[in-house]
Amino acid sequence: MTVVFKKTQGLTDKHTHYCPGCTHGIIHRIVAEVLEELGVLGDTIGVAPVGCSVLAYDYFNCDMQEASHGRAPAVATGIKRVHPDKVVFTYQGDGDLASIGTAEIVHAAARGERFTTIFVNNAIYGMTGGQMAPTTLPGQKATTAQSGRDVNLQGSPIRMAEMLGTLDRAVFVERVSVDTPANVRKAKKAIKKAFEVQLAGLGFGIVEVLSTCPTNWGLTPQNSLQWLRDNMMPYYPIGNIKDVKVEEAK
Ligand SMILES: Cc1ncc(C[n+]2csc(CCOP(=O)(O)OP(=O)(O)O)c2C)c(N)n1
Ligand code: SF4
Repeated sequence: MTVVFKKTQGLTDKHTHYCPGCTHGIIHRIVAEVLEELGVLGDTIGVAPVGCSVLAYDYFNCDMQEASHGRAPAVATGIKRVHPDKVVFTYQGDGDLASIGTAEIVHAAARGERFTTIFVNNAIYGMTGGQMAPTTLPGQKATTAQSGRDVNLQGSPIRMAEMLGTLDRAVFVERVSVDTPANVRKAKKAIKKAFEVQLAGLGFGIVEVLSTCPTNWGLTPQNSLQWLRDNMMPYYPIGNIKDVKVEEAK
């Protein structure tokens, strides 16, 4: 029988702990496939966050380093500066990147650190039980916003990709989604481009991925995908925010 599809070498054989319908797993797979396709698995160092993807170091089949909550960009900065020949990426949730770790990601992007960030935006704190994140939508219920986020009280959700895109040395910025097979393909393309930008030494690159949290949203896996389309996509439009030609000078 002809093998038409097989699991990427970029992932270990460990079963993930993610809830049914959680799209963290899809995002892991496409990052791993990209690393395998670029032939850089043996030269890659990933930095895992704190959040539901805290165990990412068990799942990616490359060298991994755990960082404390929000500090992955600082850790990645150190790794990349000491090992400029390595491919370095951070994998971070929205609580990790847009709340406790805001300073780290903003300044890493401003400095144009030559690593890649995969930013998983599920509009909630998943691991700790559904508290409001900086990305929680207006009116969206969270355990710390029982009547829904009130922007007059709790401020407006932050569009991190747009905000980081204003920084000169953040050279590749794109927001993608993994809600349909077509969007998974587009997400993979953006992630591949972000790593190619790093390989060309052009500067900081980030891909924000809209992701589901059926458990804390209180929805079935299928309804979560619809909720993402109906609620997240209008506030967080998918598409490229900043691009760079890979042939450009370093
Ligand atoms: C210094 C510190 N503060 C708070 C926490 C508790 N904490 C762990 S995960 C998390 C939020 C994770 O949410 P997110 O980054 O959105 O990832 P998700 O679980 O949704 O994938 C928090 C607040 C911690 N581990 N360390
Ligand atoms: S709590 Fe949410 S983000 Fe965490 S694994 Fe479950 S569905 Fe995914």
